[in-house]
Amino acid sequence: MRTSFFFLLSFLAAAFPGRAQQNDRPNVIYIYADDLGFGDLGCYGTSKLATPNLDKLAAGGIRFTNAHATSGTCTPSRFALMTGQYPWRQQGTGILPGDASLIIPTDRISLPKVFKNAGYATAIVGKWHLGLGNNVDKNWNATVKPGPNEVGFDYSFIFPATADRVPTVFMENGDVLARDAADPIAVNYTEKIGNDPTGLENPELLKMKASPNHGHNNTIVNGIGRIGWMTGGHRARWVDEEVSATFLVKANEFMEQHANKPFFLYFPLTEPHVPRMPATQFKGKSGLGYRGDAILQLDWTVGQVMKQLEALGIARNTIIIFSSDNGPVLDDGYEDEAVTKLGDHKPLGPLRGGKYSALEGGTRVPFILNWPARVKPAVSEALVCQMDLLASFSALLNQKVPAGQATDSENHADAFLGKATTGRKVLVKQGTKQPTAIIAGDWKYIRPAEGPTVSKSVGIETGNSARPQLYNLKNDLGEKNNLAGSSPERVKELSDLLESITAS
Ligand code: NG6
Ligand code: CA
Repeated sequence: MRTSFFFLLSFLAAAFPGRAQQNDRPNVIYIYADDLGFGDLGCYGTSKLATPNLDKLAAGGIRFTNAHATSGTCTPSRFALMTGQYPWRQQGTGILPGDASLIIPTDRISLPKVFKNAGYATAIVGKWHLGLGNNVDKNWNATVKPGPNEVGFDYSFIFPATADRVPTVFMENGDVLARDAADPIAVNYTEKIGNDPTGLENPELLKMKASPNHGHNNTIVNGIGRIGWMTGGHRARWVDEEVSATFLVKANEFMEQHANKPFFLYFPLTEPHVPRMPATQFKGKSGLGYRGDAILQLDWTVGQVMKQLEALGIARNTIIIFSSDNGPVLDDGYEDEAVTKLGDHKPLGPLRGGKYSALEGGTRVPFILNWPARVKPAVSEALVCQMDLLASFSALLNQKVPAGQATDSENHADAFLGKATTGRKVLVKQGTKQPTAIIAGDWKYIRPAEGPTVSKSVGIETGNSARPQLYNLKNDLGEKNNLAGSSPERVKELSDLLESITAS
């Protein structure tokens, strides 16, 4: 009798390996899109792009409508996600060149370290863009560190910066993949090096033209002009059409290898950032140009992750979080038909602004959390920020955040898991440089800022205005009606609050 009982138990464990994992130690996968807008997914309102996998993820989980990145660009939003600190508290957290040194302190708590300290296996597969090594001048032909492995990831498979910046190579645990000692890599962001053709000198070699006035005309890799110059490493240079599938293979491998122990996988994808050059199977599929096709590829990739979890028997006890690092942009440097084929699709949904902007379109992003075992489907209006994941997972995993560290990260585990309908009271945001905006309850204030009201090259409203701006986001999510003139007390209150947070 006893024997058969144990036989049954071991049979069940073998048949359902995921069940062996404890419910309070779920796997966590954070999928981070690059420049995906609040209105780019079916579940966030578009009927012009089919995103069935993300729609399914949202339908089975919590779809947040008031979730934010800290910033309107990539590097600072990712800095906040990793460190639990507002990026503007540290110098040099703006968009980094491809040769930048690491900007995440290695001696402080980080999001992956929270998981690592709790006994999880941790990995990053995807776009890094937080710098590598201790210096700008570095040897790409040897292991480059510190990098993601020193920030808390046991395993890293990354590209260093953005898809439009050199070096256009994959790196595994600090080593460039397919490195070749006979063809050493050098990178420069101040002047041309070597004899590789550039977009400026050899436009006839381009398969996708750079937009005028944007740059993107330095070294040509795979028929696409990049930002920055590189020589050597010809064997190591990626083919853009293969980037997404390569990341997916590495992510799938990591999940498979760790199916029987809790893992944290940070999976920052490149879609739909420029240059948009999706795999052949997606080219032309959306009818909206390569930007739309890249979003279809993104959705498909998420579907493949979900399938892998099912196949491994760990779907029920895996939390998938999906979000974007900043809002949408159409022309970000290449003539890829994102503008001309947009039609009626609205990447911003109801919002104003876009990438780089202090308006909501810069930082309010899709955010979905799915955990079949524990979280009931819902739509949440709680104010949450990606920066809060550090403190929230620390609380969920009984980890202490060291005193004086990650001080801007707030524990909103209850909001993230749908047990509370409210989250933060206040959030400070930035378009590009300074923290200029603050949300407090239903209200949003943008302090007066110099600079153009529209960024001409990308065609996006920046949020800059010589006058203070005050919006009631509950009635006016599109920030059309500036109430600053009629509510001077509220302007003062929010402006004082913004000053006190940024001064502390
Ligand atoms: C900008 C680039 C843009 C994009 C962005 C970074 C120009 C004119 N524009 O400087 O193409 O690369 O940086 O995007 O060079 S992010 O999503 O990684 O922040
Ligand atoms: Ca981005």
